[in-house]
Amino acid sequence: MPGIRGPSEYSQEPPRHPCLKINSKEPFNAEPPRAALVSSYVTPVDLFYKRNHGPIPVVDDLERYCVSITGLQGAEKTLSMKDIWNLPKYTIAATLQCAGNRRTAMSSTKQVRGVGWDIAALGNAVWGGAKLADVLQLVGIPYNSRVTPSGGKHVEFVSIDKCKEENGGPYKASITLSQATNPEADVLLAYEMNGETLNRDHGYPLRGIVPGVIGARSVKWLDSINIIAEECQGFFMQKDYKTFPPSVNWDNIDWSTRRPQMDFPVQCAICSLEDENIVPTSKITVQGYAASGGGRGIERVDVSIDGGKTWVEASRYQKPGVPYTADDESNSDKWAWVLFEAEVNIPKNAVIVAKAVDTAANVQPENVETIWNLRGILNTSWHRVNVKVSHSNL
Ligand SMILES: Nc1nc2c(c(=O)[nH]1)N[C@H]1C(S)=C(S)[C@@H](COP(=O)(O)O)O[C@H]1N2
Ligand SMILES: [Mo]
Repeated sequence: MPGIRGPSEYSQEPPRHPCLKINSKEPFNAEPPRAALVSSYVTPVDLFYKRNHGPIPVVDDLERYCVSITGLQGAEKTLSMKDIWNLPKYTIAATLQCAGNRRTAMSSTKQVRGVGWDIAALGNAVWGGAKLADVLQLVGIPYNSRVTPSGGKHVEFVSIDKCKEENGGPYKASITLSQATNPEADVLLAYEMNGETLNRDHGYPLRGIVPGVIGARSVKWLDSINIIAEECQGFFMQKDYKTFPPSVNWDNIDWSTRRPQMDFPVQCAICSLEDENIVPTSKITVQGYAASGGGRGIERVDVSIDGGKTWVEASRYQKPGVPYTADDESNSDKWAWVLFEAEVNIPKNAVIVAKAVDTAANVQPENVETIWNLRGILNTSWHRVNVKVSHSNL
């Protein structure tokens, strides 16, 4: 009927927490306020950032839902949720970070394209599910396989959502067969988040979780898992989420020259302060998160109150009150972030800076200019905030 619009493809979005800062409404992309991240080690589901490329799919019949596994030696296999639930269940604390986290700050050098994220496009959750290595073993692929007899070297996750970058097709991504079949890599097919059934925004009923790797490879709303010879040819593997040098622009870009980004680099940010702050006293507590990819721990977090001339070391923790140690034998969560805290006494005007060092001694770069890239991904430059002590209490 003229003048009456049909139901929008976004008419069935789930309810969301009013605190979230919305960076794009359709598709829904939002992050929590900074301070929410450091108020708990495990990020509550409703405050966890949401990163979507299309409408949230509706899966209302769990009995009929299944994941097909193709590319095997014989016929394709389909697994129901019951099949997945019957496998041993693992709960793994892992930080999911969007490669676009801190993108907005990269635009201050030169405009970049993409959703404008502040510093909270990440969160730490306890994911519950079956190990992908066990699922693949169930269909005849042994642990620690590099290649299947039919030449499969990559495992592709295909979603049921639809996005415009794939011309209305589903979101997809792949990881190597070695990573997928390595039980120590802890790749999950997750059906729980923080002890609750996964909700629609985060991939109900089943999603991939690839710990230590940029969020883009943790495909939500799984439809099929394909064992393939070459890596996934989808948009988000081939035409996005790759890192280019600052000299590459939209006129001279050749996407084929770079590999899809997988592990995320060492990162940290201050969450207890905004970019510009006026505080009543000079004694303040600086708190934030630090995380690195590939299962590397956080060796150190340095905090400066003079723009990076001098530094003090922050204390680190995962469980409150338990000092964090990054070594493998300790009970630290290797895929999860580390929170940090430092008490500082600042001058009237201070530039507070934080930088983290991971267990491979990788350190964050000082300036964003040197890592600028046209898609604005992986801004891991030192995080800086300005603080003024207000007159009244001096
Ligand atoms: N099916 C599907 N999976 C997806 C996406 C998507 O748009 N569709 N976005 C990816 C990106 S870029 C990120 S950062 C994470 C975000 O997960 P979250 O919304 O649960 O935080 O999901 C990834 N998996
Ligand atoms: Mo992302």
